[in-house]
Amino acid sequence: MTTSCEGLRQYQAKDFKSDLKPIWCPGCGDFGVLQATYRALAAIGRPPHEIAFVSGIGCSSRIPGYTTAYGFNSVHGRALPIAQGIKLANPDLLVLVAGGDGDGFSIGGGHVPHAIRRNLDITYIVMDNQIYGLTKGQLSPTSPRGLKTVTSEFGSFEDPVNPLLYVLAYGANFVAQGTPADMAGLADIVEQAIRYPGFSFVNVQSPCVTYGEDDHQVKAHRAMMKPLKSLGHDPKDRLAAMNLAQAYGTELYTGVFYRNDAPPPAFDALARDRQKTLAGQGLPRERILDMFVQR
Ligand SMILES: Cc1ncc(C[n+]2csc(CCOP(=O)(O)OP(=O)(O)O)c2C)c(N)n1
Ligand code: SF4
Ligand SMILES: [Mg+2]
Repeated sequence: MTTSCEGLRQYQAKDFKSDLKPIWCPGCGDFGVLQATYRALAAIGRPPHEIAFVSGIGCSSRIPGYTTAYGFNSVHGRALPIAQGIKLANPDLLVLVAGGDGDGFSIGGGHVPHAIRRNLDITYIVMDNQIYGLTKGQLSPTSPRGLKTVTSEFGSFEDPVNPLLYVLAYGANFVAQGTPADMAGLADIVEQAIRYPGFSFVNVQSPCVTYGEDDHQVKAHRAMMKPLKSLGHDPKDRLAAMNLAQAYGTELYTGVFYRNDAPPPAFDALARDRQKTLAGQGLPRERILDMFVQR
């Protein structure tokens, strides 16, 4: 950490790095997501003690422990409700949520639409490796049709879910995708997502080097990736974003798919306003619920 002048501190990526050594397989894409997160947090400049980093369970969900933020490696599929509770209890915290494709779109899939429509100011990073990594290579909800795994010996019959299209259809106001093959681009996307005033979603194509397919590795990403900017995509255009998102699984588009520049007020801001109103009315604590019910 460096001090530029009294009371103002500038943070560097290393200020967000904890003493815990990652136990991911060498070459795992999650290392890249971690690096990008360090860089984004340094650019944001909030001190580590003002950041809460919540995850579910999975290889990817180990990420909070490798940062100096307050971390909670919680329950499989339950990172979003826990993060929302933290943000409501202390709206001044910067709240990050991360986890795997299984965590977010299988067991935790039911929480995603509600986190989006509730629109708390939190950032959700999914480390999408199209496989269950931690439990040794079973099919995940984003595994491509035909994939052979320990749970689909002759090839999967199921189509993958499309995380980008799902969250756009659920009404997410900030949706982006990145890959560790483009570290600068990924750090920039994570930073933009954190700065976005409301729920933001980042899908990271984060290769599993142990159980993942060859065409899902960093080398393949380098050859495949197409920055949305270079295609002339306008991130304000939600329908164009949905159109591009349909190519999930066949094209690797990177950058911001959709950004609503006139987002509705975030839930935490509305809750703060409601609290102020109630406090101004001098309502006894035991009658506060009356304000929420129709008479
Ligand atoms: C309630 C519950 N169900 C199942 C598990 C077993 N489990 C742990 S991680 C995991 C899937 C991990 O896959 P993903 O979320 O994609 O993360 P990755 O390891 O690939 O990063 C499963 C099924 C669990 N820990 N808890
Ligand atoms: S099993 Fe896959 S996802 Fe898990 S640490 Fe190893 S490479 Fe990464
Ligand atoms: Mg996974």
